Amino acid sequence: MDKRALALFLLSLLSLGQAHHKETLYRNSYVYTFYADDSDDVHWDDADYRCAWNNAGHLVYIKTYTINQDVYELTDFWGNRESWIGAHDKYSEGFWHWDDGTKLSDGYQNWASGEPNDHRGEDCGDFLSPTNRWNDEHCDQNYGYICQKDLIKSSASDYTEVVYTKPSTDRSFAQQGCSLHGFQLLEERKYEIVPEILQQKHGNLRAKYQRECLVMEGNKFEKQICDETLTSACKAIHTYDLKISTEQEDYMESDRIEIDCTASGIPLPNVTWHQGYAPVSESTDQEIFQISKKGRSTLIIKNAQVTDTSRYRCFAQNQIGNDVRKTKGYLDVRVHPKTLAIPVNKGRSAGIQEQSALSDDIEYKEPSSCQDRNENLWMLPTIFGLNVLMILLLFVFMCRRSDPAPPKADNSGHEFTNYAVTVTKHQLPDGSWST
Ligand SMILES: [Ca+2]
Ligand SMILES: [Ca+2]
Repeated sequence: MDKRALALFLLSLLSLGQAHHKETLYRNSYVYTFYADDSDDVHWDDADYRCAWNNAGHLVYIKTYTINQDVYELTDFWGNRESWIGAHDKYSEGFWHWDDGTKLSDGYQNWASGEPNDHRGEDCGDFLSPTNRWNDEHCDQNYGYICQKDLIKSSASDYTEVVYTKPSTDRSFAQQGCSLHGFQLLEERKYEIVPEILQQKHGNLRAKYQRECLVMEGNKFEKQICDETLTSACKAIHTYDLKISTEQEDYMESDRIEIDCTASGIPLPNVTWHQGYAPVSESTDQEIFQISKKGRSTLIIKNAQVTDTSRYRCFAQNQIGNDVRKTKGYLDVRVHPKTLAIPVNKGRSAGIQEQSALSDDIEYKEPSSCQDRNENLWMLPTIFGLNVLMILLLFVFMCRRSDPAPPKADNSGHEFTNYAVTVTKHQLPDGSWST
């Protein structure tokens, strides 16, 4: 990322106030959450528990290369750090498995060189940024952590925040307060006791994680221990369910590309596209721009060029109190150059071939007559753009003057160059033409 783009991006984060180092990524039917605040650094056991407590699933199981890449995308921006993942050999030394019981030796692994080394009894897995490889560490180290949740098991209620209002008895005041922040008034809401199942499963941690309630007074938000006196409240939902309208990543030069990114939440999140980390313009005069409104942004590339190949990131965020949750998705857009391949045999139509690298010189096979060449040359303006059109027209004009006589060539081959088009022709023993 260039320094200016990075500076702009950091500035945009700062301008949001107290941005939490908590980042969420939606990819391929999973939602990943990265807890990167220093205050979030905990032991492995605590991290696993917190994923569940925060409705964020479990510590991530990196069972595929794709998931490893997505975890890399999620953590890379935050620099050099170690973060807990859901692998360990706590119960049997050397028997590394994901916490759902799957053996690591049965599938994808991405250990750093020489790891896991069980150095003085290391039993818990962590993800090394930015090398995106794994290490074993002492389980009682304090690190950030990465949670993973299946989107099928995810619902709006997981992201719902109840914001209590002061004074709790004045309903019209509560209504006013809720709408001021884009929240919805909850008709009757009493503070709910922590679900029994969590208390039973993690009873020993209950006291440590006693629920705090977010209480709003005008523009101020504060956290206080929840109690039964809190009865008037708003409903807010953190940004969730980010969707990108296509999974297509490969496009051809001169394609028009339109990609929607939508995200849900109360209040509706701001959604914006970035090319890399640089915000995409909202000016329709630009070749690449976005139409951004609450809850949705459409990325438009009017006339795709090879140089538009990039990772396009969609960021969505809303704010509840001081809590700004950044959620993102991404799409790697690859724009391939068009090349022209005209078959040797007369009568076959010209085809467009995909080529992995941009080339200024396009090679095509010599047609058997100038008339064929003319037909094929009419294809070229769509490929090279109008700036070449005039040159081609001149070329066609010259060809027509020489028809119907076939082009002359000596048997040893003859090569000529016409700007972007290089033609090499040889007459084969059967009389056909080839390169
Ligand atoms: Ca070990
Ligand atoms: Ca180690």
